Amino acid sequence: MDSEFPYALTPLPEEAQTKLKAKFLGFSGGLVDVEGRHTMPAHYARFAKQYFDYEFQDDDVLVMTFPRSGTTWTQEIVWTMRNQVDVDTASKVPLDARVPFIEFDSLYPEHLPLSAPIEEAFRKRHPGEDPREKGVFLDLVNALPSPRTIKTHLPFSLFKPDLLDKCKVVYVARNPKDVCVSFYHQQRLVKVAEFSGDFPEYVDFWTQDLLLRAPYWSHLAEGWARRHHPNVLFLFYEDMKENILGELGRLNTFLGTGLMESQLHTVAQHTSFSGMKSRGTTNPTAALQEAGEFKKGEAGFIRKGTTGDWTNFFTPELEEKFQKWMEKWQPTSQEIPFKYHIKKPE
Ligand code: PPS
Repeated sequence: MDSEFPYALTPLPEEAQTKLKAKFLGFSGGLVDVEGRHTMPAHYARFAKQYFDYEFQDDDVLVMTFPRSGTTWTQEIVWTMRNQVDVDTASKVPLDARVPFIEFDSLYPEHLPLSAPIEEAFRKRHPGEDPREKGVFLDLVNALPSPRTIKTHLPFSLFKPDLLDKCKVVYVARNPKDVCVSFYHQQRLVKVAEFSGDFPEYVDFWTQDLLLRAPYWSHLAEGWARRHHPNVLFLFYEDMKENILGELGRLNTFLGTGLMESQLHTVAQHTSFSGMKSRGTTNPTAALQEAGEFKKGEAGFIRKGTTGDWTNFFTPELEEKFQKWMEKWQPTSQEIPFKYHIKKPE
């Protein structure tokens, strides 16, 4: 049964919008705040209730993350594990068709045309209906055969409270300094945002939680609070980097996939950084640059894949600013035991 969408969507204050629009050329439509728990483009308002009410199936698995925390890596892992290690299909069919991004309609710029094959597929399934209104990306989720694996960056509270009675969630977290650096590069790359400033300017926005998808810590707090729930597996990007086979073993148990040791090795190999960077199915940088969704001349979507890259970007001044921001977000920022360096050589 439908429920009310429980939060107010409020445009960010005028002053913040002006600052954001000056540096993020993609935010021309403005951003809305969802009662301090998330920040989205204004057209999220058309879809918020549909996402909140979404009827998940009991064999759905959601990969839920704050952006740039290892989503794509985990999507590829989970799909491959849940599909009998079918690396042939995984190497041919784009990841976003196998593991669709449920809220992408609310991010996709209104001024950019939809990709022709996606729009055509929608029109075949829903003759006479408006793809922008109904949501072509949401429709990809609906059209996916079970068992479905679905990507989201929305936090738990933007889905119905019974989400975990319905399906499983793999929540992935990554230390905020590496996320900040990675998100900086991605926000320069994607036309949805088109950030035109430098890294210190980006940290300025970050530490004021003036960002698409902010605040980081409230998203993390929601995931962390549910980490012991039997239908949640809470993973750290840094643990995956340090010991991928160990984390694949945990996923194997959680997902009930029953894969043998040799198959887990195949999954690890198939989802290695170099493998995923080289395949167009997981790294759409070149294709999306051609399609006009990504800017040319920026670092790619799958960029460096390391822990500790933040040390190449943070000056002592930026570290101090970041530290103050961390203090503001206590106790969550203290409670979650992030690693900022890992032992394994890159
Ligand atoms: S997004 O845009 O939110 O969906 O990005 P997301 O996939 O969450 O995170 C992107 C970062 O993950 C790195 N990545 C990987 N690291 C290790 N191994 C594999 N296989 C892998 N695939 C992607 C990617 O390079 C981004 O991190 P940075 O630090 O920018 O390189």
